[in-house]
Parts: sequence; structure tokens; C-alpha cells
Amino acid sequence: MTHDHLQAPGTDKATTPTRRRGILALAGLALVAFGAQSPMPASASSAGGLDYVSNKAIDSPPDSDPVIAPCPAGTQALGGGVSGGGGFNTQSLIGMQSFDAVDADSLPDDGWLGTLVNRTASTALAVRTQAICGTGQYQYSVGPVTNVPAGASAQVSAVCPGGHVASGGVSPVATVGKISVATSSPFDRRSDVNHVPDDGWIASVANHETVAQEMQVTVICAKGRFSYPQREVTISSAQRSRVKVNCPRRAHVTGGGLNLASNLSTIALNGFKSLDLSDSDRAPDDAWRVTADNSDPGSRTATAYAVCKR
Ligand SMILES: [Ca+2]
Ligand SMILES: [Ca+2]
Ligand SMILES: [Ca+2]
Repeated sequence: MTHDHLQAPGTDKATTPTRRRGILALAGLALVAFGAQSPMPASASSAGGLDYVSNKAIDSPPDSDPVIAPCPAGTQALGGGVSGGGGFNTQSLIGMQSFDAVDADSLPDDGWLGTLVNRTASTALAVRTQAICGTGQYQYSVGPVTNVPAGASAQVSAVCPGGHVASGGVSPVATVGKISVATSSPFDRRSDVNHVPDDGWIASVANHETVAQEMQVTVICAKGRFSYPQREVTISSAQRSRVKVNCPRRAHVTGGGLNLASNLSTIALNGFKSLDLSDSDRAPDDAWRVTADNSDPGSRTATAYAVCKR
């Protein structure tokens, strides 16, 4: 595992973060690797007691450098996303999650980290990571490590403890090589009392390498009132689709995702982002957008979700 200091991008202009080859180094969730190049100052806005922090870097192939968005001091990560500046099949998600900085605790509560693979030959592309931060006593629940054989797909998930609801989530993280993520979304445990997808986070991943890879999901869980608006969407063939789910009025988005009905290795998610609609503030707290590239000749249906805090 690589151990670097973790520093908020833009806070020390004299320091150029070390460029790092491709892959996130993980040990559980105590992740302190940081290698994004050309970091720019983070921007932030607030609504509903939540801070929305965004940070952008330019990433060149063949490396895939993670980009972090740090939570403000005194707040904890509740959700986040990562999105790219390229077009169809130029970038795809290999991992995003909250991270633990070098602080007093060992909780992965200090911000969000996202990594997109740059699939172009030589084009530098923007990567923007967003952290959604609050002041609740959040639980970071880690699912089992799941082995994904070479050339195969698998589902991985993590479940919230009792009395909590999934308030944001993370997709699995590749420890080596190329994967694609076709599902990353909240889900409903059939065994609980409701039919609300408030019980955990699930992802389906395809392993495009010739060796097996280990995958893991973490879900961030909170007490409080959350809603999970959803809608059925079509992921059109041979192009990029953007799907959006709005939160109710006076609610604030903390996450969201997309659930394909099956493990489809031809679909690659590559963008998770909250949006500002025409409300009274300028915070991106109103809707969740997922971007997916479908390389299959047929279109696919999926369920898109937002996770909304009231
Ligand atoms: Ca921490
Ligand atoms: Ca449920
Ligand atoms: Ca707004």
C-alpha cells in the first residue's frame, strides 16, 4: 500500500503531488494515496446544513489518478460522486469512496475520492470529484471482499446497521487493472418492513482483466429522514446516456445511482454528480445525475435513484 500525506488540493501551491500509476491502493478503507495531477482549488457551496465540495484535475492516459474532494473541517462525508469531461467510451469509473485522512480517527469520513480510467490514447481529460459533507454521526459500513474472476461479472454489496438508512454510497474499488461498473445504487432488503431502498448499497462490476480482482462496497448510513425517488430509464445503444432524478422540494440530495437488471459488461458508468436546479440557492442539492456508456447494440432499461435528505 502506498502511503502519502493527504493534502487538500490547492492549499499548498509549492507542492506538486506525485504522479502515481493507475491504481488505487487500498487497505480496507484507510486510504491515504493521492496522486491527481494539476489540482485546482476546490469550490464549495452549502444548503440544508450540507456542504457540497467540488474539485477538478486533468488526467492524462495511461495513468488513472484519483481525484479527491476534501470535506470542510468539522464535517463528515455523507456521499459524493465523480464525473469526467470526455465523451462516449473515453472514461469509465473504476472506483469512488469516502476516505480517511491522517486525522485523529480511523473513519473514512474526510472527503470523497473518485477515479476514472482514461481510455483514450493520448487525450488529457478532466475529472471532477464531489464530496457531500454534513455533521451527523454517520456509520461507514463495509461489505465483504468479493472475488471477481477474470472475464466475469459479480455483484457486491454492503448493508447498513439497524436503525440507519443508506444516505450515500460508494462503488467498488479496483485494486488492480480494468473493471467496469454497471450498477451502483441503494437497494431494498426484501426481509425488512418496507419496500424502500434504504438498507444498503449494491454494485455490479465486470472484470476485463485476465486475472481475478477483489472488489468491495462501502455504504454510508445515517439516522434521519431520507427519501429515495426513482424512475425507470432507457440506456440507449452505442452512445452515452445521462439520467437525472430530482429530489422533492426542501430536500437535499446526498447521493444516487443506477441499477441495471443484470450484470452487463457492455455498460460502463462514468459519471455521478449532484445538480443545482432553479431553486433559491446555488448549491447542487436538487437532483442526482448518472452518466452511462452503452457499447451494446441493444438499449437497456434501468432504475435511476436519488437519495434525498429532508
Ligand atoms: Ca477520518
Ligand atoms: Ca427497505
Ligand atoms: Ca440548489
